[in-house]
Amino acid sequence: MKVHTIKTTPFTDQKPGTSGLRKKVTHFQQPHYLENFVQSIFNVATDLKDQRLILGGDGRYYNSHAIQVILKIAAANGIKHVMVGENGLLSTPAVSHLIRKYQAAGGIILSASHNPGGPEGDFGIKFNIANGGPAPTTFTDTVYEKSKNIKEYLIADAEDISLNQQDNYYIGGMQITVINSVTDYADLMEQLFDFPKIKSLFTSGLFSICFDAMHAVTGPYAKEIFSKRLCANVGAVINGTPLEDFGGGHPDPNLAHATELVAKLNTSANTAPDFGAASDGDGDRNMIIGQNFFVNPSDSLAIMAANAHLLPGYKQGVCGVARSLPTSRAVDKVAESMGIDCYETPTGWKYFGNLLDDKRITLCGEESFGSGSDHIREKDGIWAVLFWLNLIAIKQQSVEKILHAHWLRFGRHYYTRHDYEALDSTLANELIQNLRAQTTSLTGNNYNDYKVVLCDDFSYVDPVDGSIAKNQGIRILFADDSRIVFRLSGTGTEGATLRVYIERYITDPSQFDLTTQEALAPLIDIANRLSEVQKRFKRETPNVIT
Ligand code: VG1
Ligand code: CO
Repeated sequence: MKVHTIKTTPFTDQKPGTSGLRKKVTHFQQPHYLENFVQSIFNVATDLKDQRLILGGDGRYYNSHAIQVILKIAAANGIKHVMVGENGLLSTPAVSHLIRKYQAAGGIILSASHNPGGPEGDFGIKFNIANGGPAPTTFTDTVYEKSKNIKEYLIADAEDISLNQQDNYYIGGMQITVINSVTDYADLMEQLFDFPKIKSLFTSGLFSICFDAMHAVTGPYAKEIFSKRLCANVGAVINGTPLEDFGGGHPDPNLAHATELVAKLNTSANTAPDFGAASDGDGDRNMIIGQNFFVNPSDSLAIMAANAHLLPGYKQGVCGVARSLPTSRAVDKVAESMGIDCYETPTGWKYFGNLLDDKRITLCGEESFGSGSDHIREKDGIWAVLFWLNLIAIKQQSVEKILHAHWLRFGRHYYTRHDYEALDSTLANELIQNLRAQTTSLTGNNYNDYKVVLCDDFSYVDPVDGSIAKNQGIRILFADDSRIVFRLSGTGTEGATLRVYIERYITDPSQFDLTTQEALAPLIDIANRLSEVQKRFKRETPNVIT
């Protein structure tokens, strides 16, 4: 094998955010940009040498090109074996599972998740470590440091590999196995859930599903699992063919972007499916909806925690749970009643890895349509859908009924997130700094009926390895258990995105049927006043409300 050593100059902006390095495709297309970053990963993860690597992506534009480049760099860096998904496709949860199942030393996932794709859209690279989870910040910080000083990268002189054929190939001494992207993952799901029971729900003819793959990676997974293995109704999977531009949409499973699905569920016609779900670009997010009914992701996590013991894969019970800071505290109430620990972590799945590895938690989740368990080390969209289907098959209740029963038992956390996108970064940082400066003085203040009992900039000390993450979001807690959290996104590619998270806890059942924005109106008003978001950015309303 001939290896070229290519001289290069560093880029100064290869700092991974909440979930990998994300930039516009055109940015990644700069000469050496991709190569520099990949070589920097290999320079840090020296334990990959002579080991196995898992490689795949969500099928967005630039996926196939990047895979060919990465294979050649991997061969030149002494990787022994790479397992690649057919056509370059692997969902994020599938990669996590494959790393664990085949004892790989790591995995590279090509995705910008829910961000739009296509030549004008976004691209991204994530690196996962041997436990199957996203690399911790210590690792990504070191990659960033290396990327700022990189002088050369190694690349094999080789032909492209044909990714559409399951087979073994070689670049020099490195073996490449193109595998079926779906089988291993689908087999794992079959171990965790009661497939015969879910199947009988479908074959009864009384229950139907619509799953929106949003032209992203989950299409092939959904067809195999829902249609083939579980014999779901005709039309169970929509937008099931992965496309490089996701059909022009945002592969973001929420009410704002999964509009086709929402329209199908919200019709009064008797053709409406009983259950709707969607996933994102790389298959780690999920949205669950019933007929005219939206399940808030924070509530979904709480319901999972309260019911997991009913499902085959979790019959040992839940040893503990975790949620990210901005996720509503619905799951806290469940943990409290079960007498188990509930951890509050910074935003991003990487913070759950240690807790899962240390067997402190079984389930974890984020408000951003992410939930998962100890079966892998990533959040998992299809897993969440199967969890719900299994639960419905057991309870024989609609999504709405399950939610109402849960609220009656634990109370209801009204919850919303307001996103202000593409803000001027300097001004956005000023807004956060201004809030940070107020943290000590706000405590004790009254805003109409709301009294501030705690206000700080959230820091997290990892209970397993003692690592510290500072400045993870401004949180304001009120005497009635209401909460407001402010933070800036770490996944955007245009300016800054301000996220404002608002929640209110209600135990009076006569108030369970308010609309979310109505129930939260006074707190939204306080959040706007404290942040001065309208005045600072001349924006009347958020871009996206979830
Ligand atoms: C967002 C979400 C966060 C999630 C992250 C990656 O990050 O808020 O909860 O873990 O995306 O999800 P941020 O920094 O933009 O708020 V995904 O589906 O992109 O892998
Ligand atoms: Co994602």
